[in-house]
Amino acid sequence: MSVPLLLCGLVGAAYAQTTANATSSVTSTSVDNAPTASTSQTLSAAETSSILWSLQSSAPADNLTFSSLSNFTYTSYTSQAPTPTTSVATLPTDYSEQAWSMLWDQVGPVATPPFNSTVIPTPEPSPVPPPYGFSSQVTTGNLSSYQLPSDFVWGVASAAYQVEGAAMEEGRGPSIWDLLSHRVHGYVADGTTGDITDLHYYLYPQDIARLKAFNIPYFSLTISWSRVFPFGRGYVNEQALAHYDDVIQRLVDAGIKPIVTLFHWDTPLALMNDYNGWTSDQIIADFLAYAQLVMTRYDKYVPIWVTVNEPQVYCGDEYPGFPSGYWPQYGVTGLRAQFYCGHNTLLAHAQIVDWYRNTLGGTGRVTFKNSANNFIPNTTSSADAAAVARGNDFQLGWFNSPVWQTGDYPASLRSTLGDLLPNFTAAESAMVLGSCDFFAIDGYTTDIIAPAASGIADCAANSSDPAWPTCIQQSQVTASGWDVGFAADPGASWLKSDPTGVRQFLNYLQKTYTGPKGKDIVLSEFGFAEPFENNFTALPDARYDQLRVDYFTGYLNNLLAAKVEDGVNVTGAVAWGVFDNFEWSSGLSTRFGLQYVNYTTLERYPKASLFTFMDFFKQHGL
Ligand code: PNW
Repeated sequence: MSVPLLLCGLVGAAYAQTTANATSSVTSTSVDNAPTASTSQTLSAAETSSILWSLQSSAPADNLTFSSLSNFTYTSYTSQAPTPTTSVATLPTDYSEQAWSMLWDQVGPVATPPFNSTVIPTPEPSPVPPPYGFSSQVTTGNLSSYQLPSDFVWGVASAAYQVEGAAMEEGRGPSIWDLLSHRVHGYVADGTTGDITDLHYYLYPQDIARLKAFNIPYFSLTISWSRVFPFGRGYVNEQALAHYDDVIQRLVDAGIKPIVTLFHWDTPLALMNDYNGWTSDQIIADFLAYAQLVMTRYDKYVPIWVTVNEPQVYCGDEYPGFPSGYWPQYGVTGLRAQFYCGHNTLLAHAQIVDWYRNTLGGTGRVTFKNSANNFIPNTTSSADAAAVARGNDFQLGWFNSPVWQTGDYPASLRSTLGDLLPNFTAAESAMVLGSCDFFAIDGYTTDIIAPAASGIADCAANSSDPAWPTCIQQSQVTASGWDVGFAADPGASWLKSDPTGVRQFLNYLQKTYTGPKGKDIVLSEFGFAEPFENNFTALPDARYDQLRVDYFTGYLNNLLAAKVEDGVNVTGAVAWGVFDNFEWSSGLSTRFGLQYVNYTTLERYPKASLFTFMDFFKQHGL
């Protein structure tokens, strides 16, 4: 973290123009216009009287204390030319300034942010005025007066590469996503990168102050592995630790509880070069060491830990299809990469949880986040029902049969995949089984399932069948020709709104995984990309996101129905995302935020859906 800088003139109109005087102004600009092209609306003193806190006047009252582990080499990288403080000869890899520069050379030129130090927060208006003529579509009927328990977890989510920006700042090493977005033509549809994105890395004090003004109790964030370990292992970057120390400090000061994810798809590039990332079992020790450092440091302040985000996506979609020629491939590709990645992920997760519980004596809850959709059969035929069961084995059972049921993969995976699927030793099985304190599901949508054209049995026996190995057909169009729900932005073509699906899905997960163990479920991500939101040229038009309002209304009410009427033990709901951000291969132009981001000025503006989200929890007692 740098010395805080009070912004003036040059950048980020919202941060520059507001003062702590009796009145402050909220600037409304045209979308992506320069900060000067703005009209101001002046708020009264009363509206701005709730000044959250300001670095100018006082540091937080109680400074938190952070524990360090002594078995690491700590170093402070100066500007963009890191110089290790001890001899590299003592470590197996070269962590020199030159090596760091070579990694970034592999990525190519990176955009520098408009400013390069942490921005002091300015007061947030409180309350923030809701949209004109707005109906939150709050719960009606039998459920309307139901009060959620006070410990219900609710909040908004982010992920490091998607929101931080500041890609090359303060000693960060590149991750695979820096390389993919820069070097691989077409990998990101709109050609954007995460170089700057929301610049949350320098704007987090304001972002946290904003969450406090909204009374949002939980913030789900990721720590960037390649900030803490620029090479994925070896030297620890002290500037990264100072940064995250302050993030945690400010969240605690604001009364916001952090949900911290250790890995959200951003494999350190050095580890792709060294051993091909998650396809190698070498990653287990490196990820464990990183987890130990971070969990030791922050456990006192973090009630919920997530080891990895959605292994179904990075192992199932990313690793098998990574382009070749950008780093050494080591011969592990395709489906073998998928299932080795999954296996190493499960072992790393289990070792971390075992260490967390038994060595650190951690007090928080720990799990990993699943990506899966609600699968429903295309027709009432028994073949379609069998296809749903098999599809669920491949999306959910792959990770959760080992963790929640048997300590091993589902029989359908074993019999189909043969030696593509690694084996667990008895000790590994025992460690994996029971390694989640609760079930975290990122449940966004519903898919319609039917068997492969050749039928499940024939397909499963024929590895050249195009549907092998899942041997199902997956669609979002029902047998009668209708979409399963209204569609999101074309940049999220996998996403349709199916509110009743989330109720079915929560019931399924409890019946299949958590119920027999007496554990709970958290809907750890759900959200919607408003169609064509990026096409609006007037900010107020973009902010009135009525389909996202409808999505959140429907999903939250169905989650409530699952809890109250069906008895599903669902204990939390976290919305994606805190604000618009870098949507992976769809880039910056597909927007999932509950706040709008102007990528020219970096200003954030609440959308209508944010009020729906907040009003729901208010109505239900939180
Ligand atoms: C999640 N699907 O990914 C991720 O955790 C976020 O990083 C991402 O921005 C968010 O959802 C929105 O996409 C998913 O195909 C990616 O079903 C794909 C799917 C689901 C979730």
